[in-house]
Amino acid sequence: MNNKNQYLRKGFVERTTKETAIKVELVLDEEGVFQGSSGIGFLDHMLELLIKHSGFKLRLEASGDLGVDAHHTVEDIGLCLGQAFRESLGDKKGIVRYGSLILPMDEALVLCAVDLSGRTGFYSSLNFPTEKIGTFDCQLIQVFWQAFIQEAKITLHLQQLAGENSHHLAEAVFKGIGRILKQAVKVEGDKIPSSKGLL
Ligand SMILES: [Mn+2]
Repeated sequence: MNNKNQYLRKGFVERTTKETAIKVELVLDEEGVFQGSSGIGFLDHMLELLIKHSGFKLRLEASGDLGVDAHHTVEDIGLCLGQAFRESLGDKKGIVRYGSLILPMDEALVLCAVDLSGRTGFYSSLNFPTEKIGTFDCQLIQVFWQAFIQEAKITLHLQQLAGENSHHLAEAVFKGIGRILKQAVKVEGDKIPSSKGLL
């Protein structure tokens, strides 16, 4: 093991049910590389943006009951990624903890804020103007983040400030969350950033 690997923050999750089989390998301090596939074109596009802007590295293997629809696969990838994220944070010593920004994507504008709080909270005003993006059901974007947050145990706010185009809105969400997670996981000291001494 070289020095770099010794300090890598990473999580690995493998989950198999009757509906899906998923393997997630997440490394926090990397260069924004997404490898593998969800089996769903639009979700791959979003994960690519999320990972690019987070600076993480994600290796994903997934197979799911896409013959039913994409719901189980999207939700279970969210769960696994959330679990891997939580695992990769370890004891959270020295992390910034908070991240926020308002991300524009053409006409779409989304406020994103996160607290790596150890508690599950998802507050979203997303309201997609169309039901689908291509064949992808817009509801699944909320499903994905709800699942992620449930396992990551973080507080996430998404406020849609403007947006006419569902594809642009979705991009603003995934890029924005990538950016705020990058801010929040950054190590700036050696203490746990909580007056309670625990996150
Ligand atoms: Mn796009």
